[in-house]
Amino acid sequence: MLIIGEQINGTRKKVGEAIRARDAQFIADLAKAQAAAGADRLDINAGTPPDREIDDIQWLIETVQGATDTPLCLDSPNPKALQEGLKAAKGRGMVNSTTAESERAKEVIPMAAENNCLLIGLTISDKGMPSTTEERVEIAGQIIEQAKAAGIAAEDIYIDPLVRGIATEPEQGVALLDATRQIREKYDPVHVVYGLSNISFGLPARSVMNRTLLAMAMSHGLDAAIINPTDRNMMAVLR
Ligand code: THG
Repeated sequence: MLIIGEQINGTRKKVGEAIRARDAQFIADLAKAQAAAGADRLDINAGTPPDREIDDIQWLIETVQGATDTPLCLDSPNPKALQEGLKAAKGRGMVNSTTAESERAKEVIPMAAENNCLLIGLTISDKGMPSTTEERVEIAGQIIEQAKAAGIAAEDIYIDPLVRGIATEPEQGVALLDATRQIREKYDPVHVVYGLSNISFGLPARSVMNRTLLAMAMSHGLDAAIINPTDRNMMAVLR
């Protein structure tokens, strides 16, 4: 299992405040705690408006790299922020993310290839977000084909079949798990990664739901996850 620590995310209130205040100690502590808890990579998401994102992601990267050697996972929908982030990142990078949307794929896939990065591909196409298993598998195939054509090895590709809220779209759970198994079988050695916590949006006792999905998804072949590694119950399920 590849464990990607999710805590350095500017959409979280305290992290957003620390980014604005340039509170390096707060960010360094989050990095060290996640590394100590077993994170293999640290997700870096500035979560700030486009005019500030590049400055913020570069500061986050430098701050985190001053605190730990754990490699990073640069998380932005904005290809420019990913590109500038890669300039600051040491070691082998991970790009989070491309999609199969033509505008985004045509910038992000070559960038990941040129920088010898691992690549996360969300199953979103020019037609939008998929709802069926089949659509998820098909869009995964489009991303994998383009990434391989750009020179990225299959084992460096991580497909994210998009975890959606079980409260509002209960039928999506089975489609997600089926897609996970099919993608892992059909495209082996390509990996499958989730951002788990979307499952429990709007529900009470979210961590119980999140770690239950983790167990179910691992049984369907999930082999990478964006989680809070300092959540001991989550890590207990994973181990
Ligand atoms: N797939 C991919 N990347 C992703 C996601 C995904 N990156 C962002 C996100 N989803 C995963 N990261 C986080 C980071 C923090 C939190 C959730 C997901 C988090 N949430 C708190 C909660 O759930 O209760 C609330 C925020 C807070 O603490 O203030 O901590 O799906 N490829």
